[in-house]
Amino acid sequence: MTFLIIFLCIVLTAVVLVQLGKVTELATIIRGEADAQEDLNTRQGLFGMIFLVLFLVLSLATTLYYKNWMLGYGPHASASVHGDSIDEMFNITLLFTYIVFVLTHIALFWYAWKYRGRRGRKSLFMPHDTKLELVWTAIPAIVMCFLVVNGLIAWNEVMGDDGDEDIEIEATAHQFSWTIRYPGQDGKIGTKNYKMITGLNSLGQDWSDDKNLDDIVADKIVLPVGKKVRVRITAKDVLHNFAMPHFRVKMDAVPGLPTYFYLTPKITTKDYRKSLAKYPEYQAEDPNNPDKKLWETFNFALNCAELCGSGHYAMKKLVEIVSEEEYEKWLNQQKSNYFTSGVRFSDEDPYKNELFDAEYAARSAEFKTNFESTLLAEEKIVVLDKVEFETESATLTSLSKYQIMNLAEQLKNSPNVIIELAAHTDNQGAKSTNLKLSDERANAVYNYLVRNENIDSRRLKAVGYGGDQPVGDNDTDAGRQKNRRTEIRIIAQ
Ligand SMILES: [Cu+2]
Repeated sequence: MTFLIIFLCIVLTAVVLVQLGKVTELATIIRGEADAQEDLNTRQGLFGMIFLVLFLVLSLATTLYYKNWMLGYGPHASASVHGDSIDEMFNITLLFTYIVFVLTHIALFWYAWKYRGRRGRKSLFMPHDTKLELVWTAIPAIVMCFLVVNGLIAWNEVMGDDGDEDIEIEATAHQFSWTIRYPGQDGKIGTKNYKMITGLNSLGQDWSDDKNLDDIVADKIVLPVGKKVRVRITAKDVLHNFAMPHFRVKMDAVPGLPTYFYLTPKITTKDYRKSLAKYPEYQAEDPNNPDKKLWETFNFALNCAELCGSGHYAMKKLVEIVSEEEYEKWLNQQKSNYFTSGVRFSDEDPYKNELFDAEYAARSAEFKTNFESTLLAEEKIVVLDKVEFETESATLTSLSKYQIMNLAEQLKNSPNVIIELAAHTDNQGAKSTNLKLSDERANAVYNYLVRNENIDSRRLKAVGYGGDQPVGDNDTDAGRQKNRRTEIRIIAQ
């Protein structure tokens, strides 16, 4: 029905226009061609003027009506300090271009009206005017200079790499995700080497660089409000783009060429949400969380702004701006990538044969609790689960000494304790071989305690039991593993 009405309107309008044309034709014949042409010129000039007024009023009205859709207005206020200067730059450019836009349109239509064709009026022939040329070249040049210099000042403000940042983080892009690295307690990001990238070490962190050992890989970006942050941006495969629109941050992530960006967040996520609450578009229900309004579930985000492949859309990371206390609390809860990625004690770990002080202290405390509770228990056995030997030999592995040191500490703490060091094997191989091996292993621990830890040999007894005292099922791997053990039995205390 609607279609029919529209169709009829179009047809009728066409008929009216045709009839009008015929009337004009007839009038021309009656009044003479020259008069009719002059009338037409006046009418068209007038239409032009009416169009000009409507056009300018409407363009101003739409600009005001859609103001909140523009950067820096309404719900699109910048969340970073430099974002304000970028928005201001846009506004200044918009103001200048708007002035030019209005003036040129007025001139265009005014001239069409004022100098419309009239009988007896001749146009002026003006092949060249140096003064005019100068004016319309110089004015845009001066305005452009002003805009460009303003832009350069803003750019230098954002990109001035003078190392005065409070925090440096690193974002590595790869198809199709971001890896965000924090520097850890030392405040310094460790070096990377692409040749060191493995399944366990996806960033290629060089573990021999101590700065790497406390580096954190976080699953989101958390930043404190009011602190200057330098983001080191790298890529592993193709070109990506580090874009955080609310902070007016956008920088290419280029494989092989680290880039960077500075930003100082100026509002927390919580406060930004509150500022959104007054806009109708954020008062709607969140389709993913019907109990909440859109402004309540709003979050800042890091996106990839480069079409980098089929999974490009998935390159999104949550960005949270919090108070400084909340940031410190969050940071302290994060664990170093070195310890969580599975690198620690693996073959890639240059420190696999030693314990760090903190690790030793933790083990020492654990062993102390275990030892002291055994002194009070009925069964006086402590399994030395961290004491291991090279396969088929009585040579202690380098890490084993730490638990023997733990044991020595406790023996020194409880001078009346006398212990038996008992070594056991599984039931694989000849009985006599196992017996001999377990004997040698018990003695290896004994010797370490006496020679390296100065424990009185009268407090120690080393016994090898071979496979005679199994604690697990010798038919399974796990069981056999359990049976191969070194333990202490407290004989006197
Ligand atoms: Cu990407």
